[in-house]
Amino acid sequence: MNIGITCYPTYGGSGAVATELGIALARRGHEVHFITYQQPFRLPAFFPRIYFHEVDVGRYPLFEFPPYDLALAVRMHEVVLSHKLDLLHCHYAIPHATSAWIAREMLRAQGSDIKVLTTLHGTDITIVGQDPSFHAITKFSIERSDGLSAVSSFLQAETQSAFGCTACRIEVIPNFIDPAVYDRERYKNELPQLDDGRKVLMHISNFRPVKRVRDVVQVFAKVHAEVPSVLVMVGDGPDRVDAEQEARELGVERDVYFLGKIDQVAPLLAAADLFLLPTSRESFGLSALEALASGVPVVGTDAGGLPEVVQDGVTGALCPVGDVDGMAKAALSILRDPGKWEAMSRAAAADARVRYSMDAVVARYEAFYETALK
Ligand code: GMT
Repeated sequence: MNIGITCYPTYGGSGAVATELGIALARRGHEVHFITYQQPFRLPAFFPRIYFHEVDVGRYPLFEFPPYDLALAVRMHEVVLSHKLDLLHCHYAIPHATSAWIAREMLRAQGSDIKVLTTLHGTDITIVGQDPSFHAITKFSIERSDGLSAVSSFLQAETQSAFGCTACRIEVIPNFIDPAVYDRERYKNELPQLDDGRKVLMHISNFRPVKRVRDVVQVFAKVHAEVPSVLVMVGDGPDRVDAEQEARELGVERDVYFLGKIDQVAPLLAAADLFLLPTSRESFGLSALEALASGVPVVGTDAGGLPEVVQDGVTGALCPVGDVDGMAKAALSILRDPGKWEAMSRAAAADARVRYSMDAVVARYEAFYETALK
């Protein structure tokens, strides 16, 4: 198939998933065209059968807000025609599914056609899509898609209730990992380990309010008071300053490392003992899955779709949102008991491979495309 993929190319789970999917599809012989405003962050500079088409928004003094959605629709229309695409796969509804709908209308006016498939990732439904400024267009765009998928059952149900589209067929196709990449053993001898036996707690996110990064630091401070440990914070975003301040206020700043944005997190995860994700709402939690696949138990919240990914008591521990004491207690009980940690680490790596292995999930996307094309 000739497949167009549009996603947010900068940091974020949806861009990571879209890119890994594109690479996997190209490996399986499909031709993949990324149509975005920037080279996706996990995309290698060159990869056979993968093409990158930059969307240039242009600048004109009249436009206080350059119309990216329109420039994207025009680029989609052009790439579909010039590369004979079979379908456009939009990751994150806003504005990608809307631009794809416009492109499809333009094509139809010329007697041509294209299938539009949309994968819902999270805040496109739970936050942005429910904002009154975007609700109607989100509903319209997802209802006009030829195929819809959501990354978790939680997000499927949330979409149906928030947009009243109980008749919409939304397939649940979860996120996935490449087991060869998220492999603790692979990086064992590559990483400088802490030479004093301190435990490594890790958090990876875009540091937005929904991630509750102050809770991450608070949980860590409680663990740190009992068990020698460090906290590694990967990523960046608006609440990074808050997390730094929390670390200073709690007097743990010398043991909290802020690494900023890092593209390839697998080597880091392989050095972690515990992953923290005290999110207030998460449709899936790709970083948690990447941690599990790396044999890192996850301590987080029972919010949104996270309980679908993390098996409470088996591959990690889940507590109510804001229950810092509960999460710290759970973290300590795992870290202090080597037998328990080992069992959880093994279960996490195995479960990620059984339920979220790349080959099986990518095959489901191929079937999703084939159904739409029929
Ligand atoms: O909404 C975000 O935080 C960004 C979004 C994205 O586009 O990266 O993340 C969402 O999609 C990820 C990939 O499917 C999921 O793993 C995240 O759980 C989801 N974020 C939220 O639901 C908050």
